Amino acid sequence: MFRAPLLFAALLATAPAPAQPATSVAITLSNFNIAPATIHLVAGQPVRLVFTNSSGGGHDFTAPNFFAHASGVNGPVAHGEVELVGHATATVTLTPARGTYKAKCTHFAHKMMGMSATIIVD
Ligand SMILES: [Cu+2]
Repeated sequence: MFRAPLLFAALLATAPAPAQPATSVAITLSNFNIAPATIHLVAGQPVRLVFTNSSGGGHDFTAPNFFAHASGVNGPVAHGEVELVGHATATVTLTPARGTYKAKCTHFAHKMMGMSATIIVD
């Protein structure tokens, strides 16, 4: 009977770690562009999104519906947004849900100057 707690502890110790995505997608923010403009992901397949701000000024990657529908979001996402100060990088892992989502930079007038993208998950 004293073995049961030990067995339980052993099961906990061998619980699988969160899935490490096999796929990485690089997304670059610059003055004033998000590249690629169409981000193609596979529904239900874990992915690592690597954001790079290649400019000296701040940008953000804002896609609230995309992040809200994804599962297992791990990384610096707040209110559907990844904020990147100049020359910053950020990594977000998640499992995307099927759909088409809009992304943009919400800094003043940046979307108007070209900082928007479409995320297609199928
Ligand atoms: Cu911007």
